[in-house]
Parts: sequence; structure tokens; C-alpha cells
Amino acid sequence: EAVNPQEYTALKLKVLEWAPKAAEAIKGKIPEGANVFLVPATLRPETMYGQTCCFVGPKLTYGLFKVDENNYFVITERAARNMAYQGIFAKEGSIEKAADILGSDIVGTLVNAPLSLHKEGVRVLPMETVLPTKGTGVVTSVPSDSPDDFATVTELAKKADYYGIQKEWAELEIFPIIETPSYGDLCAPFLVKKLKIASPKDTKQLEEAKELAYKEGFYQGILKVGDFKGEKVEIAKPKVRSQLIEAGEAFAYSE
Ligand code: A2H
Repeated sequence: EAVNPQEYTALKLKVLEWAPKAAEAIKGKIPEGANVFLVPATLRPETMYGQTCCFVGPKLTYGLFKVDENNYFVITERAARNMAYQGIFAKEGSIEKAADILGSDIVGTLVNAPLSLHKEGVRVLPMETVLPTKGTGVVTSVPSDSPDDFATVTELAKKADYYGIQKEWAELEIFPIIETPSYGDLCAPFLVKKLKIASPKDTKQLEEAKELAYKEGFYQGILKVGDFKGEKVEIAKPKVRSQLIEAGEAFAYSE
């Protein structure tokens, strides 16, 4: 655990259509018509325009937690326990779990990703490297700017049958969203190629790519899309975050 608290932006990805096994797992457990959200924790809210899918750990168990009468979150129990003391649930200081769902059973679910240029929704896909001990255990995927995400979607598209997914779910168009002087406007694909990263298992090079992408994107990047188009990432980041929070599509989460 970090010494300093990490302040994440928790994004609300509303479920539009459940994968069959997940639908089975939650059947009869929540009121008819209640909203369910997958809730990834991110440090880069300004990149949310570039979401192409949402990752869960296939072997992790998630809970369906009650927020209020009409709203539920899919997150790890660990994250729910933290949220219970951050004014996020109607009933402060306690959690109410309606069901358990295995990550692999959620794969294939269609969710709405706020700000994403893919307005038709994005799919939930498996990511083996999701840590149960960080954030909410749900990770939204921005392959244009996150080397981890790009390496994972590339692997998923290559071995779609092995991962039990439809290839096209991993192949949504990757739109450029941040312009950088050194790595162009598709920072993560550029660095993954440059550092010869062949798969998500190349953890050492990925660590380096992540570092380079973050520094360049954050300090030199300029947004190419959205309401703050043309602004420096450093300046636009808190603005995008506030906009999401004010729209009720995100909230602050720290741990
Ligand atoms: B970031 P830190 Cl575009 N397991 O969001 C593995 N990774 C996780 C996670 C978990 N349980 N929870 C969150 N994350 C990811 C966007 C992004 C992120 C971009 C570029 C870099 C980047 C889109 N994915 O993170 O250890 C989430 O991915 C680079 C580190 O708390 C989250 O932000 O610093 C970030 O890691 C949090 O990592």
C-alpha cells in the first residue's frame, strides 16, 4: 500500500446488456429496472475519450454492491469497504452485497463508457494482470495512451478464441486523443512498438513504456478532442474530471 493516499477518478460505466452468465448470477438479486455500473478507477480522466473496452480480472470475484435503491456497483469487496467510508453509498459505514460475480462471467457485457468516442458502448474483456489489491479491480482501457492497455487488446485480438471473446470486441478503432511532441498522437502504440513489447507479459519494458507515456502525455500532451480540445493535458485534466463528476458520471475515490 502506498504511503500517500492515491486519489482516483471512479467512472460509472452503465451496463447496457449483460453477458449470459452474469445475467444468470444477478437474476432476482436486484430490483427490476435498477441501474448497474462497472466502476473502474483511473488516474487519467482526461483520456476517457479514448476508451475502447473495460477490463476485469477473469479469475477475480466481484461483488454487486448496493449504492441506493436504484443503483448498484460491480467492484471488488475491498473497494466497497473503502467506499463505505467516503460518502459514496446511501448507508455510510456499511456495505450491502446483492451477489457475487466471477470476472470471467462478466466478459462480453456491453457497457456505456462516459466520454468515449465509441458511443455505441464498449465490451468488458479479460486482463490477466488486473491486481485485486488496487483501485476497484476494474480497469477502463485506453489503448491510445496506456501501454498496458494496448498490449492487452493486441493480445486479445490475436488470440480471441483462446480468451473466449469475439475478436471484434478487442478491435474497436483506436482514435488519437492526445498529441505529443516525441511520440505522436498514439503514444502507447508508438512506445509498445519502439520498445519491442510483444505481449502483456513483457512487464519490464511495459514499466518503462508506462513511465515514458505518462511523462510525455501529462507534461507535453495537448488534447485533440472534447470540450477542452487544444488545451494542455496538465490544465485540461482537472477540468475533464470536474465535468464528469458534475454530470454524475464519476466520483472521487481514494485509498
Ligand atoms: B489508468 P497506480 Cl490512459 N490493476 O487509467 C492494474 N491496473 C490498474 C488497476 C488494477 N487493479 N486499477 C487501476 N489500474 C490502472 C487509464 C490510464 C492509466 C492511462 C495511462 C496510464 C494509466 C486507462 N487505463 O495508468 O498504481 C489504471 O489505468 C498507469 C499507471 O494506482 C489507473 O490509471 O498508479 C492506474 O493503473 C493506477 O495505477
